[in-house]
Amino acid sequence: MIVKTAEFVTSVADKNKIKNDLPEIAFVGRSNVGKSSFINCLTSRNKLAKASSEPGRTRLINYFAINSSFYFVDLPGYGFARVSDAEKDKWSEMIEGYLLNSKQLRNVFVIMDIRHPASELDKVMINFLNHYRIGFTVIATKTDKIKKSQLPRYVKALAESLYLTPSSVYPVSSETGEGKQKVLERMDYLLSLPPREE
Ligand SMILES: Nc1nc2c(ncn2[C@@H]2O[C@H](COP(=O)(O)OP(=O)(O)OP(=O)(O)O)[C@@H](O)[C@H]2O)c(=O)[nH]1
Ligand SMILES: [Mg+2]
Repeated sequence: MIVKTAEFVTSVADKNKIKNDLPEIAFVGRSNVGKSSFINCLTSRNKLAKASSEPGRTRLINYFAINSSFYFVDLPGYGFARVSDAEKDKWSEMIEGYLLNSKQLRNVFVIMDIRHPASELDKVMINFLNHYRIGFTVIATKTDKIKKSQLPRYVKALAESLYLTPSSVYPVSSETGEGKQKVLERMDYLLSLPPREE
């Protein structure tokens, strides 16, 4: 896959408000883990998705059209401590509503930090996706923060925390672009899959 064009389309709070016939790949993960940065990395566009060192940057569902043929969907991060319970409820409703109702969703990229095993909320997310038979891909980001020689050890630890095999985890760095090519190749396969059954 070569990303030729990438453009911001819209932000919505309620998934039902957008009518869409193109396939979607969604990005989920803990707040501040690097979802928006990874979208920028995959599209080679620095400021496409708003990234920030301040957690809770993405507060709506953001759609980006890629090559005018499919969408990246950037979702708000979970587990951001400094918001009220009411706001947390609103976010999880937004994320769950999107994941359950998007008929064009082909795969969910679950972004995690290579340096840490899955958190409780990551496990809740993976269980949720398994339960509803929604296909997902685990992306372990920020590999530039660890020594190269340590990479296999960290990938193994992360995979084991989710009862997955290490080969199913994609290590990447949005900073250096390491691992990006393998993810772009996987996207070709994912986008060839048929839509979800009703
Ligand atoms: N070193 C390094 N820093 C990264 C990487 N990816 C993201 N970051 C940094 O991590 C911080 C958070 O990145 P975002 O992309 O905004 O994270 P997010 O998951 O979209 O955050 P929310 O929208 O708040 O949920 C920023 O300061 C990024 O520069 C990476 O691969 N390597
Ligand atoms: Mg974000």
